[in-house]
Amino acid sequence: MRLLTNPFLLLAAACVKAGTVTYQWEVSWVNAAPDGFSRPVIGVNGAWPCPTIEATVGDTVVVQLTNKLGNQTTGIHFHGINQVNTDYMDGPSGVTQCPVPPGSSITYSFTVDAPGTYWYHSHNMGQYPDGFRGPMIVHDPVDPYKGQYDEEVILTVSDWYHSQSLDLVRKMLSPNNTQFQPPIPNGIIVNEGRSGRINFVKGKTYRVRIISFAALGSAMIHFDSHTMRVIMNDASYVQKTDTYQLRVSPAQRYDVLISAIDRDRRNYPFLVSLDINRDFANDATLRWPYNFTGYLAMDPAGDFTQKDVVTKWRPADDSRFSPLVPEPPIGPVTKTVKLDFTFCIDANGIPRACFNGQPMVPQKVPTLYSVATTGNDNTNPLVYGAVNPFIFKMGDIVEVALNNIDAAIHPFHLHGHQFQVLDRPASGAGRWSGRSTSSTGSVPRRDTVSVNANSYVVIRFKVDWPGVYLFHCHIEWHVEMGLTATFIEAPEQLRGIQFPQDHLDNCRKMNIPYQGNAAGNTQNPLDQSGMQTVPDTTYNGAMYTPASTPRLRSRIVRKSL
Ligand SMILES: *[C@@H]1O[C@H](CO)[C@@H](O)[C@H](O)[C@H]1NC(C)=O
Ligand SMILES: *[C@@H]1O[C@H](CO)[C@@H](O)[C@H](O)[C@H]1NC(C)=O
Ligand SMILES: *[C@@H]1O[C@H](CO)[C@@H](O)[C@H](O)[C@H]1NC(C)=O
Ligand SMILES: [Cu+2]
Repeated sequence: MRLLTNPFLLLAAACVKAGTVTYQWEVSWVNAAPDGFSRPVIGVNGAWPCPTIEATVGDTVVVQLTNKLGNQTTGIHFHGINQVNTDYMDGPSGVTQCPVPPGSSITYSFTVDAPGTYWYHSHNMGQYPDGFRGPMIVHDPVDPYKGQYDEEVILTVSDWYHSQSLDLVRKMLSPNNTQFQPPIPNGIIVNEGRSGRINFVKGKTYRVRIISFAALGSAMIHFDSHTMRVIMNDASYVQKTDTYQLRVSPAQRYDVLISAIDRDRRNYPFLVSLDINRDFANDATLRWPYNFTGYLAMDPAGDFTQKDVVTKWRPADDSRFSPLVPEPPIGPVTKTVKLDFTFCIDANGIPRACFNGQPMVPQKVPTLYSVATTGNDNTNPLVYGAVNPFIFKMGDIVEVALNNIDAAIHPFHLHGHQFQVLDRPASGAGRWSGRSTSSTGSVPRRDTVSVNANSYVVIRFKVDWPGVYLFHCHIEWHVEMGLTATFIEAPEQLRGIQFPQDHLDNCRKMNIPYQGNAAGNTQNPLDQSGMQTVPDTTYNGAMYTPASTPRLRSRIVRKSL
């Protein structure tokens, strides 16, 4: 509506000519030593780090992926992208697609409708800590901060592991891990092991796009003598906010403006420190601090030995940035979801992470395919099995209240939405009282928020388009422990939708049914027999075992797809 009544905006929109950016990627194992230790990592077109996807709002992004890993399946999720009416391009294996087996291909194609700093990563069985991740930048032709910076740079931060995910997760999921210990990283890397020197020129301002690729630890960031002016968090513009320190949790992004100071010409160190403290909000001591020193390099021939020293960490609060355009809470709430997160032990004695006592248990049929093929039953959670399903209607205003009953901080992420953060108290605040907010002030908006130890968060979002969107902790190890809920939005509108042939071909090659309920039952979708209720005792991660039993194939009914 605003577009039609504001001629300037209309003109601006009309000038934007949408294009298509296409990437052809062969995904394979390569060796890399980002911290000096050589190990196999998952790269693209024979190289690692993986490339950056770059597009402009309105563009169609096409990624043609071929799996050349030989021994693992794969897939890509585009973190933070809304996927309006293209949910089947969202990428999580077992949810919106089947995993892509070795030797096979998949094409992702979708429109990028919102500007910002994003990233892509494998959403297939704990695979992104093995290296399959990269930045994704969507440029804004009508950037409200245009003219306030001269250049853009990307700064990625991540914890790093010397062992492969499969081994790490197998250890974590053994019955003797009674303390629910996740894998502990071996170090921290910045820009995937590149030098960490950012060339700065006096008098210029840089837009630094900070992205965390981490699987567990958060990154504390501080620049010597330079202020960060935050203009965006997780692809939502915010009112310019000055800060000296940021804590970037796994999957979060911050776009900050840094102006090269004019005082003298030297190389200014910056410190990125890995935070694995269970509850930094109560105790600002970093445990097992891995430090990385980078430089704002203004004197390339000069001294690069200075260190940036931080004696006390007091990072900006990630749930306090005001949106650039003030937004009161949306309402009235039509659907409330209450999630209690605890660690738990499954029926086989294996440590898991649970919502309301249940870990997410992967099913035979990817959830979106069940939504599309179970007709009028697709609004019934019985169809989907133990994936922690919640069903919403088009137009619903959903409020999610999550109680973190653990003594550590966890970053929670929702696919396909920028949610509002209504309440995110300090650690030790206990459980949500059940009272909805009465606040009418502007509330923050982002796609990943840290939830403090023994505390809670309340978020809201609107169901504006149909799809299956995951809500999960972005500590990748906790995803593998089951800390995921499945939001099934406007399933009525997904009945009978068609999926790209190459996506379904991957299911056939994997012998994975793509019709019927979670167990592949097309006759009676409400019959839960054959559904998986407890996770497998053997964890095989993304390991590929060639399908040998043609038995499943005969159960696939092809008529409506
Ligand atoms: C648990 O057992 C596995 C092998 O079964 C072993 O590798 C690991 O070190 C043990 N962990 C602990 C915490 O005892
Ligand atoms: C990391 O940097 C912090 C802050 O400057 C310092 O206190 C700490 O000793 C450093 N840790 C290591 C392992 O170098
Ligand atoms: C897959 O191949 C890589 C690269 O050769 C190897 O390092 C890894 O151990 C293999 N993984 C499995 C599960 O076989
Ligand atoms: Cu977690």
